[in-house]
Amino acid sequence: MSAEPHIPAEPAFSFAFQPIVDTVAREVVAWEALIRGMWDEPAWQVLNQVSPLHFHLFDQTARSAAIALAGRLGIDRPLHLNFLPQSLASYPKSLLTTLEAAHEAGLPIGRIVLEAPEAELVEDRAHFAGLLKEYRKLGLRLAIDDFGAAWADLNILADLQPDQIKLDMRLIRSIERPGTRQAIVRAIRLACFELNIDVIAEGVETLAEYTWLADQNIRHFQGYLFARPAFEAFPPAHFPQTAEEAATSARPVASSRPQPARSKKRA
Ligand SMILES: [Ca+2]
Repeated sequence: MSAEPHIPAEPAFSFAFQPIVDTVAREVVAWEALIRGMWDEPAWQVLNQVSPLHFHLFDQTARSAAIALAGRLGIDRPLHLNFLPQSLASYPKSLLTTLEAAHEAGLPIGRIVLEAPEAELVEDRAHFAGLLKEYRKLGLRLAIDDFGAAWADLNILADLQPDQIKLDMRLIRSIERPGTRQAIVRAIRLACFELNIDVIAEGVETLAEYTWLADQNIRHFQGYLFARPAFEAFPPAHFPQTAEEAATSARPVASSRPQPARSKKRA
């Protein structure tokens, strides 16, 4: 008698979406899908229920589900999906299911951005880059997530040539206070500028953090200051103004000719 194939039990899950905004154009430029429980329970409650043995399979299943939900909600911007690089090493074809899900949802491949955490990209980057190469030729984009949480390793930028990096919130928190983190963020931004890599500052919560980062010519942001994640919905974004932006927008628009004085006489 042959044994029944083992089907891993999966926790029930859904997603919240949080915008990535361009504060210069003042628009939402992408959405990140964040895993949640069926009743908006936090991510860790879901992930704790996944057996480590099946984590990579779950990673793949979750990506397809996020795409399907975003499609049902009528997404019309790029979709950022969290991605474990090791799942590609374990199942080299795991991204095919992601592409199939995108096709079914009517989402062009060029609008899928995989977010791979810096800390998970320690070993065998060349192998990972090789596995990803064909998918990237098809238009799939790569972001290095939580950049700066591990080593802020600039070599990763050359090795993987990501389209984007997301500055980790541990670098961002109270970044307006002078210190070494300011120097690190400036160096990362400069390297990314030279390499044509977009910088997204994530976890931005205060106007002071935003103001300092905007002064470094960073224009892509994610964080509570702009919008909290919304369960199974695309929430509206809020665009705060730095003191300088507020002063510019409050200045009256110069008129080339004086306004005609209104006649006090009634006709
Ligand atoms: Ca992420």
